[in-house]
Amino acid sequence: MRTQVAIVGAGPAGLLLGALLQRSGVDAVIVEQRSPDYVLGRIRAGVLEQTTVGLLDQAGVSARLHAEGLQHGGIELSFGGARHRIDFQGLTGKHVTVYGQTEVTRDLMDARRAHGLVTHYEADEVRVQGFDGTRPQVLWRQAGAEQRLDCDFIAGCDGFHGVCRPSVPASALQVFERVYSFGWLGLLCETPPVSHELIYSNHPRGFSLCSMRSPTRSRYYLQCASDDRVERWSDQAFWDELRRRLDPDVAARLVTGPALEKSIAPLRSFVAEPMRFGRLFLAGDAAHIVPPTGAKGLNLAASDVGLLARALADHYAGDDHGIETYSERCLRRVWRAERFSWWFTSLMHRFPETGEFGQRMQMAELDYLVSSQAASTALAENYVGLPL
Ligand code: FAS
Ligand code: PHB
Repeated sequence: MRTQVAIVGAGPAGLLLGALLQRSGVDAVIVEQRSPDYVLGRIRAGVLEQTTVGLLDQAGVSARLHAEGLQHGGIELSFGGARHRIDFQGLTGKHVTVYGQTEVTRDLMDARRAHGLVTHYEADEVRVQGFDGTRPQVLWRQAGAEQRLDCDFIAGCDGFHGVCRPSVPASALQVFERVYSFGWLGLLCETPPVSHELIYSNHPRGFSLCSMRSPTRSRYYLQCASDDRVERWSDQAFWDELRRRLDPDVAARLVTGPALEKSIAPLRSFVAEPMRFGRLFLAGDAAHIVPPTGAKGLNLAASDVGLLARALADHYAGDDHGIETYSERCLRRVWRAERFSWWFTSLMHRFPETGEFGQRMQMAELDYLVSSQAASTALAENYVGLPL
């Protein structure tokens, strides 16, 4: 088999790249290790920046997003028993859209299928080779038979645990990482959200986040120990702990119900530099991870593939400036998102190791943040997304 661009991974990065390339007339084949249902079953991000919505518009997959997505003009920060709204619209003129990653993935999958584009799901033992030369290849086993895909370029969109980044010689990579001592226990349920906007709560018992997927479907998170296990958390235990971390009037409004999904996500900050190795390009979680506090993970993946799709289309039009500068341009945006996500995580979570003084520093910074237009604007412009 042969194609122009071989994409490893059919998560949001791989699928969006395939859709953007198709709009530019560039042929791309996706190789994915899991089934479509497995990919759709992973409950992840929920907030889209306007730049991400713009890329989904460009890919021609945003009709349902515009029909069902919820525009949010702000968030609330809860601390010291009170809530304070950060007015994104008023401070930046921008909003975010609440629309689950699962739905973005579903829209991209449906569009790819409708255009008859090739995706090899349930590919086993995927390997990549030859990307340091002029004949890159992706190899895998499908139903026991060896498969080979010859291509001009490989896009590593295979996430943090994928095969592409590890296929690069360690000497060619520089890795930066911080692993946090806690994770997020997330619960999805078919109940009306406790508030019409997201509530991020810094509480002595730990961080919590009240989010949503629709007017009838809610998503909640609790900070938990990094070695915690989801089996230890009954639905009732989750609801009881969430109530403890919310201020009284929000806790009183909370509508509980059975968990449709419950899982624990570890938190880490991670960047691998550079993001290009010859004819292999890394994009999305394959190259970087942010703690989900700033709702940047999915949006960074989208901006990476927006730049990569343009660069590859320009290459086939005879201009290699985009592929030559891809890594440098992505990493500038990645590091800004890494900083914001680290800062917001440091501000909102409990760090017992920092002691009473550390907690007072958090309270002082939160008090300053909600009383200073300059500080609130800094949070708002990072949360809604910096310009591409
Ligand atoms: P993905 O990991 O989504 O997709 C990679 C794909 O590659 C997967 O389908 C995988 O099966 C496939 N793959 C892996 N290895 C392969 C191989 N060897 N061969 C072929 N295919 C392979 N971000 C937010 O903004 N907010 C959140 O609340 C949030 N919560 C998250 C919770 C969890 C548990 C995780 C892991 C991430 C979360 N994120 C969140 C970040 C998440 O949304 C990512 O940023 C987003 O999925 C990135 O998309 P991709 O880069 O496509 O990677
Ligand atoms: C979510 O709804 O899943 C979500 C929202 C905002 C975040 C993280 C997760 O910062």
